[in-house]
Amino acid sequence: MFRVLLLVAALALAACGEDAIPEANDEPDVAVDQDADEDLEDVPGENLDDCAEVSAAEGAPAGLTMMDSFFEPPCLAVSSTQQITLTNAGNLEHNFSVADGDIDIDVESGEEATTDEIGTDLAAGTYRFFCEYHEEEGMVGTLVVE
Ligand SMILES: [Cu+2]
Repeated sequence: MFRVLLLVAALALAACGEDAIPEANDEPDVAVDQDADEDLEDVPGENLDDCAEVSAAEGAPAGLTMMDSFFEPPCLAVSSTQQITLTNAGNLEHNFSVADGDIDIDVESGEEATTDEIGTDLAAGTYRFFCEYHEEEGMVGTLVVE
């Protein structure tokens, strides 16, 4: 009995296989294309609208998480009086460096570090930040100091 059920199931799979595969492919293809477009728009530094959404409350440290190997969020807006708390949730050691700034902080896996008030090192403006170990892998982001 069990064998018969298996055979029926196998036949059913084979029977609907040809019809189902094109349908199954159509929708994912569209979704993948949309994702690809969004990814292009989300290149760090290219879409500053994202930064507003992650602005932390005035005075509270802004959180930035280091993963293997990217920053979350990729765009961070802070006031000059805010600090940034760096949390390394990855398995690798990561680094937070700001181009044209004096900030260069290593954070071991599972550890946390907090910057000085951002205004101490950076004037208001938009900066590129990166992990000096994984910059070439795209571990970069945008920091807006307001
Ligand atoms: Cu890194």
